[in-house]
Amino acid sequence: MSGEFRFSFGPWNIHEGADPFGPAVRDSIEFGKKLKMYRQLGFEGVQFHDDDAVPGMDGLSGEQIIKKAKEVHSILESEGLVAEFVAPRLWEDARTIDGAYTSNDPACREYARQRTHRTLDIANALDTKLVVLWLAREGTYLREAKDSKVAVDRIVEAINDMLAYNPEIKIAIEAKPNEPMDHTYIPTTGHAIALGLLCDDPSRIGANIESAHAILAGLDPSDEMGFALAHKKLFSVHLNDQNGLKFDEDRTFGAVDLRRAFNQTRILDQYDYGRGGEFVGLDVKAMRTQKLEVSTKHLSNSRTIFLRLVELARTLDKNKVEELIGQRDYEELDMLIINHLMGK
Ligand code: 3MF
Ligand code: MG
Repeated sequence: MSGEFRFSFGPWNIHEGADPFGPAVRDSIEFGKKLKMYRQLGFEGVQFHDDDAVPGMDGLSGEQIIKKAKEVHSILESEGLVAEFVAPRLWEDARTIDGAYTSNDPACREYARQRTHRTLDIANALDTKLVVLWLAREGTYLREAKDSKVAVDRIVEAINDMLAYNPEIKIAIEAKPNEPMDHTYIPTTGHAIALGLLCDDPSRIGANIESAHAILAGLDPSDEMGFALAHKKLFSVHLNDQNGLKFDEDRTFGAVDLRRAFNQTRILDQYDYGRGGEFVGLDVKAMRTQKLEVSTKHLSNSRTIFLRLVELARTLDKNKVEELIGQRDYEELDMLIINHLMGK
């Protein structure tokens, strides 16, 4: 069964445990060592920020960046790994303080454009056609600080520029309603897909749905997935879990709400997610309390939970479900699902 899904995560998912209120609590694991862990943990796809692949890229020439990215590609090959996607990290540089593509400062917008071109060069060197856009700071702390109509126009312009720069890439927008911003311009999957329709080639724009981001928007992640699947726009997922409306917790998939996780695996499995080459991506963080030697359990546990839930989705008595739907006996359907999740 496990052979039917390919799993991925990003190197940032093995991390030092710093949070906004305290420093790192675990030693850093160097990038090459992290790559060695992928296969051992049951993963074959690597998700990249551009500077995960080429650290310090803003200080390097275009050629130097491509050379470094090609070196990383060779390491991936020797480890039996593939790059799933590359994402421009447009939220740390001083020029992205007020947003990147939506910054009010034209010089900052130009930085974002140039940086994104380098991201696409890196994707090309790593041999992936997928680019993820988490539009981290494309929003406001203050409603009056930006014009929301102009902001959307500017994001469209930036995406069109990407589509033209490399006619082969596809873009998966990772919607998130808040954090670090008060409000973002592309908070949900519906916004992401609608934004794609404004772009020059909507067929190349889709979504990367993160469970926690949907929950932060007050939505059910499996319904967000259903919406994207109906539009044939589910290019990737960032599975994790989230305990209510607070900071983005990136908990182990299924650890907070098993039933909500069950419904995500159920819809993915039902509509053959993965058959077009899509990865089951995770975006999970180890708790800060976790010691270094055991700081990758959140990854292997998320994968195990996903596979067990797929098994439960497949063994659910579908005839019984249909019968109860026919009778409109949703109380009994509720009990059927709960019994099934409890192994009864
Ligand atoms: C933020 C996120 C990001 C994105 C990543 C890839 C750091 O809430 O989920 O993780 O997933 O930047 O685009
Ligand atoms: Mg994510």
